[in-house]
Amino acid sequence: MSVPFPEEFARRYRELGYWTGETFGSFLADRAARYADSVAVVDDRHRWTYRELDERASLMAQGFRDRGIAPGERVVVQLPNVAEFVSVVFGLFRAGAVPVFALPPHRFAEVSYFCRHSAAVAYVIADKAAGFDYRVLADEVRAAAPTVREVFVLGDPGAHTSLEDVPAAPPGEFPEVDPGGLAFLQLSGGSTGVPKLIPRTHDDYLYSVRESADICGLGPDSVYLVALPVAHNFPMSSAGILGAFHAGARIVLAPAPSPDVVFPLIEREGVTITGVVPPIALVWLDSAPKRSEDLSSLRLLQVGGAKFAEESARRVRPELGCGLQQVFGMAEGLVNYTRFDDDEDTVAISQGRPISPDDELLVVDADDNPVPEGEIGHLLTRGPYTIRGYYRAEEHNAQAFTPDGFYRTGDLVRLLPSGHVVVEGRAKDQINRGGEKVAAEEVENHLLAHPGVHDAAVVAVPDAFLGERTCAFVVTVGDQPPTGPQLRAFLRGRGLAAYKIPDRVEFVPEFPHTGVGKTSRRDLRAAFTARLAAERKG
Ligand code: OOB
Repeated sequence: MSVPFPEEFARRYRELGYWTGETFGSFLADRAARYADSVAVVDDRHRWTYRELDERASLMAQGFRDRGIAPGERVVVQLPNVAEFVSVVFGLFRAGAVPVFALPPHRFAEVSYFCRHSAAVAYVIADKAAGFDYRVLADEVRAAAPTVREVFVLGDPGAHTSLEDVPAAPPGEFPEVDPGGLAFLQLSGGSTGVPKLIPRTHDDYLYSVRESADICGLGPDSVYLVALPVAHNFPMSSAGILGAFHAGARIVLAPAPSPDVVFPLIEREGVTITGVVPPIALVWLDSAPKRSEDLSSLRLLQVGGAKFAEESARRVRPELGCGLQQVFGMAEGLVNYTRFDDDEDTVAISQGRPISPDDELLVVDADDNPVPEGEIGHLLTRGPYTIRGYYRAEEHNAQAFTPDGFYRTGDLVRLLPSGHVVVEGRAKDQINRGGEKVAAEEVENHLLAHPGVHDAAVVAVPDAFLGERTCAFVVTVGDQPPTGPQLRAFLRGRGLAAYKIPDRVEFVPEFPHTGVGKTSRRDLRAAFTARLAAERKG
């Protein structure tokens, strides 16, 4: 189901002290013993100490067990940035169950797939968030994914189970959990037809968490603001909420990343560190001078998920008054950080260097041969916290990994002599929409399901704010071809997350082809740019 690390690697990672045998359940209990009365979690409605969080996790764990969730069973968790995310997830860990992390924008297409592919037995949601009623989605998901026995709802449960009814007095002992086993499933941005699930173990993930907390300088006095969706790998572990817990620090969950919400929180809670994607960093940079809040507690702004332009990077210290850390990571594993002792230019132009001395990075050409030092090539990676295969995806794994276990990141990079990575582009068919990843083929398949669509190609087009937006090129068929708005409505109707709905739809009589007869995305992008230039002139 999950591809294990080969024994010789696992042994080495243990011998080097990377994999310590700690599990998420014991991790929290240990921190709670050490930092019992320190505040661990803050949101709009809660302020929990480590002791309270630990107790809640145990109550949730026993409640989930009483409701028949057995060790190893999968539970899809889709919650906004609220304290209950943490108690639910640690409750599941402690019960030996396996959370599957969905993001709030995911809809029927994604969630029903996660539930079916992981054979999830339960689904955890909030009643409503950002104007969307997740209970209606849950009804549709249950009808499509029969393994889902129960839906747990934060807030008004409707016909489902209230999360409030879950807690139950714990027996004092929880199931033994294998630290080398599956801890949770994280989501991949993907580049193929269906999203991929990423199996992470306690051992590998906690190693990256401990090192990240150290690299990001977290200590008991740190206050980490969660500005991105908490279930994403970046705010989860780079160094994120888990790094904060490792250090005995406090996390503050922001319901949205806008300055209106976040700046008052930074002032009120004395936030010292946060992580955002480039478009959010730009909004903060632009609005900071116009606002009255005191942001002086903020020491470090981490930016990652998509390329942060050098010009923007150089604005951070003068305009926000804090340091910058670039973060180039992936839910599959490898995370790179610029370091506190890097000079200003390195922090401005590079996306950092790997966490571990045992992260192996190869930069290769199209035939997997190493390119000359310093030149651009495809990044392959292997190491103590990078997966060896996606969950239940044997066929895809054969392409996504080399025979000796390197993950093909799909990123085009060059390495500086210092070992820092500069991201120069991407070879995978993915659109990076301000950090939100859209797999071209997934959207194309949904478009192709429309009877008026003969062919479809989804490509990235440059955008000053998001970095990239999506454009769908469509060849129609029949007497009554669909319009752009009709196609967008069609995709929404199929339950595709809003960020995957193409920003623009362009109709073309046919596609340009490459030498081997494949649709040429490069020519499509060029056609789009030419069309845009013509529109501006006209
Ligand atoms: C993070 O994780 P994912 O899984 O959403 O996306 C990974 C992909 C990378 O392969 C790369 O294409 C892109 O996102 N990316 C960047 C980048 N950080 C991620 N591209 C250019 N510059 C960067 N700084 O996005 C993620 C996971 C953990 C920490 C931070 C980001």
